[in-house]
Amino acid sequence: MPFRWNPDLTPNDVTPEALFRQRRRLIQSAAMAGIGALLGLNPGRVAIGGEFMTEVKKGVVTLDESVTPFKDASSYTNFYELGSGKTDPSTHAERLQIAPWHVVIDGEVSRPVRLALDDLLRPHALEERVYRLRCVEAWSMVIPWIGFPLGEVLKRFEPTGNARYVAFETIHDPDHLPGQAQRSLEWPYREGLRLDEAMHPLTILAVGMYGRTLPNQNGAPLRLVVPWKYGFKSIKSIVRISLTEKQPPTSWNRQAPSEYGFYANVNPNVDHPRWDQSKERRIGEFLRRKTLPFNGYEEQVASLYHGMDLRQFF
Ligand SMILES: Nc1nc2c(c(=O)[nH]1)N[C@H]1C(S)=C(S)[C@@H](COP(=O)(O)O)O[C@H]1N2
Ligand SMILES: [Mo]
Repeated sequence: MPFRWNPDLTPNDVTPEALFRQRRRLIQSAAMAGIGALLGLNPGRVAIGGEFMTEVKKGVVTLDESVTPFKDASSYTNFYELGSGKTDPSTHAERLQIAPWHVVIDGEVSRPVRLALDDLLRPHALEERVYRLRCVEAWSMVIPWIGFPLGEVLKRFEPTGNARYVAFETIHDPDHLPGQAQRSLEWPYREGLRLDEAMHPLTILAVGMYGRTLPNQNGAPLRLVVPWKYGFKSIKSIVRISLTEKQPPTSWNRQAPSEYGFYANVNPNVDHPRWDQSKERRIGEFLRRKTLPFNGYEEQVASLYHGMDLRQFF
């Protein structure tokens, strides 16, 4: 089974980086209960991480930069459904109900479906990829994701000749999600990509990070990761993927169109109206780093935007 959520595993009090390095040995040599005992985990505390994932192949993309500590990546998060403060999502993580989980794939596809998560994932080989993620708020992280190319899923359900964009939607569950009781954003959270961006091999659907299934606050059980775009494009807890002919509306663009564009490519030369975008604070570091065009993925993705004015299409 490629995916399972285990609310009892609590990596909260172990050192995650060390865990991450030992993971390959551990998953080979111990069963779940064995791992728990080995690490002295205390079942029954607030779950912030999922189950260790097996059968994950080494990805084709990695980075020579140190990985952000799991503790930071899972506690300093943006997930407005669980609150607008950085630690709200980890505090309220258990409010997100992720089982059972279904995903609808519809719109301009020959084979529209509604699938249980396991059935969506079954044919796809999971791999680990270390990517930079840069928030539009000028902080960044380096995260080892577990996932597979979004393009594989899209191909499986056969986009029609009319498909030009892909629209994504997050779960809408105002009875459980405290942020959705407020109008901090128009719910459900929506994002979108042009079809060629969605088909690009760097664009992945992630189901895990740091060797485990995703913590709820990081977008369990299924999220997008588009490493050359600002973090808000990487929509969490996806329930619907629709192929469309027209450019779909997106949450942050609707909220503040002058501040957040549809494309949202990381661009040190286009400042946010309220702050400079040429530098970023890598979480855990003191000095700010220079922000790289397309977040460092220029060589791989710049050709997608050939001939476009990236100041107009920000
Ligand atoms: N559904 C949903 N997805 C979301 C958000 C959100 O509020 N709701 N925040 C976005 C923003 S602004 C960022 S920076 C990234 C953060 O991902 P991380 O918390 O896993 O680092 O998630 C994005 N995906
Ligand atoms: Mo963000």
